[in-house]
Amino acid sequence: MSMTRTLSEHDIEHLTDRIEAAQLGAKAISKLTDDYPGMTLGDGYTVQLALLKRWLAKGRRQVGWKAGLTSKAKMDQMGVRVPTIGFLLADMFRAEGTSVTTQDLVHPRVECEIAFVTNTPLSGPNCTADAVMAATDFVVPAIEIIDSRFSGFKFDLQSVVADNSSSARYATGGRARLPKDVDLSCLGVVLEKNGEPLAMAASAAVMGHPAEGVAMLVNVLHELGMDLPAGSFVMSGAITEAFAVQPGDFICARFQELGST
Ligand code: OOG
Ligand code: MG
Repeated sequence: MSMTRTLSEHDIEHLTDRIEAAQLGAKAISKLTDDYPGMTLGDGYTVQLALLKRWLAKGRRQVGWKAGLTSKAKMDQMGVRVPTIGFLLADMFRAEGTSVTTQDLVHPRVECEIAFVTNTPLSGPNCTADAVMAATDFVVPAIEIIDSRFSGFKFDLQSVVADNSSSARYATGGRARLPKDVDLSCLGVVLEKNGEPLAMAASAAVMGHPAEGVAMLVNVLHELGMDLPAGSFVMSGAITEAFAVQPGDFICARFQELGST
């Protein structure tokens, strides 16, 4: 789908208002393409970046980015076959072992990911997994709590991109490892709810290697006119499908070599 922008400034502002209100009010809305069927992927990213600009102007701080829909499990679950990116703010972080309020979310789901912290800038086009590995300071296990602002957690590519790829909360934990000390392509992970396994998979489920998810992200940033600065926190995309959670649920992701969170 095209990165060309087709919507007017006025329409972008209007859609950004809708997403912002849905996020702040934890109220589900209909997907944006219901009213704007001609909307493109480029329009979706224009809304996402307009939202980021608003939040930053309000004093919220960006720590990095996330890749989304980078595994077959996620693509199959959501019915969207194009990987996306979204921004991560410092106030979306939740400490490991703490409880996460869900009152301010619409219909949260959890998923497990490998997060990268970079120490060198990365830029596209043609960023590769090797370049990502060389620019990685350390990796840590992460749980992302996603929350689509669209009714029924149903959306299309343009809508989910505008909604910041369903970003809501994230937690890290376990043990930070140097990328050269672990085989990132085949780390096993078990995602558990209340002590029972929900799903298990290996990190290769993310585009063959999670660093490929980060490379994809850098290449999308390039298309949007941006680079990935050194010191970025980047989540490489869910390894398994996402699971709905209820208040009181205890969620744990156990990673081979990286510990649990
Ligand atoms: C979109 C967000 C996808 C991931 O890791 O695949 C994502 C969604 O599934 O709502 O964060
Ligand atoms: Mg995710």
